[in-house]
Amino acid sequence: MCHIDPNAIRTLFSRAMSGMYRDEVPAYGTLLDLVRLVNEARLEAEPSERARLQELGELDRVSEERHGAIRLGTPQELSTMRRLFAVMGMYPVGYYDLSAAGVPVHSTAFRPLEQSALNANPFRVFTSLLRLDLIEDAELRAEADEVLSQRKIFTQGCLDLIARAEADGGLTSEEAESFVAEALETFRWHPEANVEHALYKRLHEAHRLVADVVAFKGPHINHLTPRTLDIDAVQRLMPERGIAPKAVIEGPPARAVPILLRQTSFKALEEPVSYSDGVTTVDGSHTARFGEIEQRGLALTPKGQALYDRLLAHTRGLVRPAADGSNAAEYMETLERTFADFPDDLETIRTEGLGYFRYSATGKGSSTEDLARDPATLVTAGVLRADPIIYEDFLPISAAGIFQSNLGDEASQGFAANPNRARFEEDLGAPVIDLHQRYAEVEAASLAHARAVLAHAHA
Ligand code: OOG
Ligand code: NI
Repeated sequence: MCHIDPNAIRTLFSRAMSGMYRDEVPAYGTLLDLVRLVNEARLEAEPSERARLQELGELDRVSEERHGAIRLGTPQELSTMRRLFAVMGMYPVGYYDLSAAGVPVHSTAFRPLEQSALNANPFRVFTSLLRLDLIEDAELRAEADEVLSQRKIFTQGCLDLIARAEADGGLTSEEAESFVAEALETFRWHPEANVEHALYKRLHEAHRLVADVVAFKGPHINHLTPRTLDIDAVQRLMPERGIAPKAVIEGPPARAVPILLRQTSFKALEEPVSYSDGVTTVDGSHTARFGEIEQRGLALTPKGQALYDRLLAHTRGLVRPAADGSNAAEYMETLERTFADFPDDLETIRTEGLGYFRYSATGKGSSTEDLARDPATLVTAGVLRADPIIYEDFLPISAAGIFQSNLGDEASQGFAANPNRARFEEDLGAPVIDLHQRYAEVEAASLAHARAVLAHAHA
């Protein structure tokens, strides 16, 4: 039997999701059009950047690129979701604790691992699990538990095809098409709530996020995020298209060398929802779904990440971005000033060991002595080139900012930081992959390959 490449299933799925979300949330379509325009203008203005991306095989993925996010209610949902994503070549990378930021969830991101898979289609899903253990009201906790234990978020057809893929080691293209159609059902928006209005209100009072998870029939995709090559331009142009972005861009400031991830979002839509107790129906509303854009840059080593974390903490110690945007300019200025301490040229970043790089042989003549030289020397000699490895993951403080901006100001409710990775992995049914280790492996593999090419030239 002939199996279809999991990368192709992921592409089918990511396109189907994008189409569905465009129908459900028209502003997402507007945002996609704007991002495409800005990206094209950027590549036109910088032909060398276009050529570089093309050469690295990264050009095609840029316009395809998006991530989404969902919030799950139970360990069973999380472990089945892990199996569902595995069918499409997506695996859990990283553990993010958001309790410290006042959001009662912990999360991972399902994404492709290999560079070839990322280049084929980098679609990823930030996946959170609700932590009812952080909700104080024991009675409400029990009611929420009961509602969640009854709901079925996967269609039987989806479950059958996951089992088929596991048993057969893959899906045929026909099976893949029905898998994508069945899987899509899980991520769809349901305008009929799963609870009565009174319970919705109590869940909402405990925390808006608790209502978003417990009161609905499934984990509706709450945003899809295209990747832009110039986030400042998109942020500036959004209001012209009738979209009001959040006040500040999360993450590092604008720099000559983009690092990690910068993100901004626009506020959740207020959507009509009907609440029913089986006899009477109450019309109400719920805000959950929003739009976001991101710009991705260099992946940082633990040393670079520690510097980033320290500079961000320092900035936020001086100015905390207010939700109403009143100190946005002051925050961005302080951020830029503080980040002057983070080297902003590739050479320094590389030689100080702050970022991860992909090495390749330039084809320039080398000597047999070069085989024993360190990569920095070989790059200086022009024998190797080093290109930044793009950060494929997320940032917990930024994620918290995205959550907060869409939950409303009243939701910045405090919990003590309370990470529980062991529990998360138990619920997931697998360990999460360490993200720094992944980048280190990609870098090491590129260097080994480049050295083999040099050695071959002297064989
Ligand atoms: C997820 C928020 C995090 C990001 O891009 O950092 C996120 C959510 O609101 O469910 O998507
Ligand atoms: Ni996001």
